[in-house]
Amino acid sequence: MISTPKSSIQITNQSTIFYQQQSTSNLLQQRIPTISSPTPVPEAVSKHHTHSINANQCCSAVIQQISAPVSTVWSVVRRFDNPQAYKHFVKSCNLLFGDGNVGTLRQVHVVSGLPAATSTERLEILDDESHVISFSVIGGDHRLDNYRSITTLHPSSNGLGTVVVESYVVDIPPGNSKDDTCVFVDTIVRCNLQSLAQIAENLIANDKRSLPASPSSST
Ligand code: A8S
Repeated sequence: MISTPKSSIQITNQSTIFYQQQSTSNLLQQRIPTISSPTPVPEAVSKHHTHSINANQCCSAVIQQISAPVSTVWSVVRRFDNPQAYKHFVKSCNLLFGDGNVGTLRQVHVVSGLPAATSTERLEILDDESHVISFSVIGGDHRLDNYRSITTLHPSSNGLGTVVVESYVVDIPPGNSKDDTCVFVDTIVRCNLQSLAQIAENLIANDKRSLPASPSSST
């Protein structure tokens, strides 16, 4: 049986994020940006996942392996105007300002059943070369004040897939604990990244199916 590696995130007191990867025979512990990457990750990218936070804030990160190339995953992730392509909690999205570059503002309407209705979000970073995207929540009708996330894509060690790292910082809502907040947000982010994996892997499968048949096999 082939088992997928189990991973977990550990946050130290200094809010430095470590990544643990459990493989069949060994347990690796490394700082996130060096995981599963055949080449050293630039300092500029590793810095993105090291957050300094206030006493009323918490941070965490989610990692997702995807069996599709970085370019395919990036084509979905970089569309700040179209989060509903992979975020199932987003019912609709419209741009309030901008055209998808840094500074663009979007208004997101979320599906019912969540303690939220809308969120106003600003695109903070869009780096097509390093595959880094970041947005912050600047308003709306929800409980995640000062939410900011950063998502980076890395080629996986076999060179075929992608490792997505998404970390965030958010204020702990009054009446909630740090743990409650992280469990809530981690769940949303994990769902988003699992859905992203599905969509990117489907794009690859469809691409393969639509390749023209070779001349010898056509009748
Ligand atoms: C994202 C990540 C998050 C989105 C949260 C955490 C949110 O859109 C939802 C529920 C809330 O309570 C807050 O990448 C908010 O979108 C689904 C409306 C911000």
